[in-house]
Amino acid sequence: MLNWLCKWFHSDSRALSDSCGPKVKMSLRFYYDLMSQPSRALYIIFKISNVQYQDCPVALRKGEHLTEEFKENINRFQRVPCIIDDGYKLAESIAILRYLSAKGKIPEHLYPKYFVEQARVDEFLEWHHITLRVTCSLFFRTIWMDPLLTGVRPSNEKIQHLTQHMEANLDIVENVWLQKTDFLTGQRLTAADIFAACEIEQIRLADYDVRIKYPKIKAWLKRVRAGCNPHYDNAHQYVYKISGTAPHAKL
Ligand SMILES: N[C@@H](CCC(=O)N[C@@H](CS)C(=O)NCC(=O)O)C(=O)O
Repeated sequence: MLNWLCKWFHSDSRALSDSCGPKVKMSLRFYYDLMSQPSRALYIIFKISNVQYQDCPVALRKGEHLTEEFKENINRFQRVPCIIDDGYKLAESIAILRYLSAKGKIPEHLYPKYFVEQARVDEFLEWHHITLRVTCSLFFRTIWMDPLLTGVRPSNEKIQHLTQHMEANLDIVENVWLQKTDFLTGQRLTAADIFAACEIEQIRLADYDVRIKYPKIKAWLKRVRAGCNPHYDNAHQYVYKISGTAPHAKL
């Protein structure tokens, strides 16, 4: 597993200009890395919605987003996901979702147009960004990514602290968002579920098995995966491979 990880981490990736190579010219370019949670969420949403785009993978591990060219021509914040739609540059996954929904590219069942239903999905997305996302990504970065880059492992106290913060938000997903419904904002799968699931899948990499303490999240993740496949598994192929945990594996 480690060998594979090292090879993958240091593997050559196509230059940005090549990866966006003009086989079929599309007006929408999508820049993403499947190791990035919001990138995966948009990737799944685009696939389900049949959004046509020019595929522009960006290898964060190779620092492809840190070049002057990327900053100047693609995203001034040097992050993924981002899009360029007919010359219009846009970053921030949720802004991209709303923009493409307004353009009629995202089906209403994923991101409702009726303001009352839309507000329910927005309520989750706004909550998610500064709670679940922040604490899950900090957990993943500190326990998985930083040691890979620096060779230094975090202390037990640090791990405990990060776990507590993350679990405070997982508790809210389990006991509040999923209290009465099959999905986070009702009885149907929406973009809210996809963003949250991608975030929670990431912590597999730091050996956290969410299924042990959280039976509702476990059952919900299965429903989200079933509702999004084959795109869900395609998006998570590296997470499964690097963590050594396919979805049906006993972690
Ligand atoms: N709020 C942004 C977050 C984007 C973000 O943090 N992207 C990360 C990957 S998940 C990134 O590009 N990191 C590159 C870096 O920090 O150098 C969104 O939802 O799109």
